Amino acid sequence: MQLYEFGPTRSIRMRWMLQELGVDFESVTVNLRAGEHRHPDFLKLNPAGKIPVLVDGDLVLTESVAIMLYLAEKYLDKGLVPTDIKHRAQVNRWLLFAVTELEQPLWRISRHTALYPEHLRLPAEVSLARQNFTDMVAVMEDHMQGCQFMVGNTVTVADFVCAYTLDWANEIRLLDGCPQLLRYMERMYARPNAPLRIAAAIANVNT
Ligand SMILES: N[C@@H](CCC(=O)N[C@@H](CS)C(=O)NCC(=O)O)C(=O)O
Repeated sequence: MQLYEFGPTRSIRMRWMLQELGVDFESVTVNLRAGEHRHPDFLKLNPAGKIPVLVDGDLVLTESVAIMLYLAEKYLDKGLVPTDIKHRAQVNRWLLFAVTELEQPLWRISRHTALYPEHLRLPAEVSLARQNFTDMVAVMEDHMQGCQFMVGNTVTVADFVCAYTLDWANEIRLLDGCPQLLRYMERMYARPNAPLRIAAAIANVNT
């Protein structure tokens, strides 16, 4: 199995999944800063020019959450996705909540503060996205009252996606009003097979 990845990106959550599963994999670095994701060879794997990508035999899979669900189902015995249909529905709910309600505002903030050329950046979009994030993360903060994990009493694929997304938010001080989520995220990253935090991954590629 090969994971196409690059330090401080969404490939962190993929790596987290593989490390928790204890599966052997080969890491292939796609240096985004050097534009390697636009190389024709890479575009054959993912025409969207984005990482992560998983190659497992003849399967080439893009979209990090789809990859994580594939792995959870491939290694069903590891219990990272519930077999109970109602618990699984809740896992899907939090996965989708994380990537739509939380990640999208974070992504808009990243684009309008750093990724877009300066003349295309809209400060009003950043304020709106911060507000959108704050409104939605309050729902997750309430949900986590008294909970160890997003769903049920054991870790699931939803926890890796949610904890990574919360680390991203924390990088831009958007979790200051969410003590439950801060504690949850710290607990998740204290797991022995957790990946690097985003700040450490950035420091790594800068050295
Ligand atoms: N929805 C995709 C998003 C992938 C994505 O946007 N990856 C970023 C890194 S975090 C990327 O490769 N960006 C390169 C680019 O947009 O040019 C997923 O979750 O896999």
